[in-house]
Amino acid sequence: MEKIKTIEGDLVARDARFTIVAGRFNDFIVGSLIRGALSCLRRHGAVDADIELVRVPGAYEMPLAVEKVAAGRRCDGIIALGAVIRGATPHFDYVAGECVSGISAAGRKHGIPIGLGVLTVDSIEQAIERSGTKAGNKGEEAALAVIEMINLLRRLG
Ligand code: INI
Repeated sequence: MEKIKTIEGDLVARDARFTIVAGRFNDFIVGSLIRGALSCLRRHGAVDADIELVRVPGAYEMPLAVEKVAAGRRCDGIIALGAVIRGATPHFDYVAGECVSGISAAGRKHGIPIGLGVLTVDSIEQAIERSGTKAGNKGEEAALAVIEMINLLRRLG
């Protein structure tokens, strides 16, 4: 392994522009995801002038906003944050499915890294666990993944 040429992205966020696209639905949870993402970006060297926040009503609207941001090339990486909770959502599978597949498709279509910080969980308790308590913060994880992918894509040329 040591002799194999390995290409990977580092975790330096300086000189990169980020757009966070976040749903307002379940804002109690999504607010914590946003704080986690911002904290991660700043700790890795991003400056506030290079970060913007786009708010949408809910997870269902996220793909369209992500697609527009990606097509407009207004940033180097997108962090998508939302919370779809099964217990409170009769149409959970449709909202969660459309949201995640639409976001992924936009990333591939435009060749832009997107960190997926959309929680799709069974209960509010699970959402709380994943938004800054015992199971970490998915917003932070998504931001870290985007930093790494931006740097990886730059290296891949
Ligand atoms: N949107 C979410 O982001 N999370 C949810 O859990 C949710 N529930 O429970 O329905 C939700 N619904 C709203 C949806 O995303 C759209 O905003 C709405 O249908 C209007 O188009």
